[in-house]
Amino acid sequence: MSDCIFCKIVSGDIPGDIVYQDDDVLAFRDLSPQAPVHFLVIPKKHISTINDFQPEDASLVGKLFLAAKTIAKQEGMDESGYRCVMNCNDDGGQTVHHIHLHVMGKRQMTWPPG
Ligand code: DGP
Repeated sequence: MSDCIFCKIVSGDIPGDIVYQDDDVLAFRDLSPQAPVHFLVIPKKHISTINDFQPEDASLVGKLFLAAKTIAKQEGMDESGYRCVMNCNDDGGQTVHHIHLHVMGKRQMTWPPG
């Protein structure tokens, strides 16, 4: 999608600190990190929100989590732990409408979230 900032990171039109990619998935460090390690895992194809997932995306959704655990191990936080969050629309706190899995670690998380 031409006006989507994350599609522009996928295409290389704007830079991203990329930590992982394969045919379907890209992961890069968050511009505004909320933890010592904070990266975003996105599908390369544009999907706006969780509400737009289709049954045929089931494998792709799984790949986001498989990438998350691979990178978490690379970052040395698989054993210490980390948090995965996917926000949806305004009340969920979603600001970029290209779905992304936040993966945050290397600090103790609290619950409930704000
Ligand atoms: P959310 O609020 O769930 O939609 O999270 C969007 C995240 O995207 C937020 O943590 C900041 C991050 N972000 C926004 N623009 C950019 C960008 O251009 N580059 C990178 N690396 N991260 C971005």
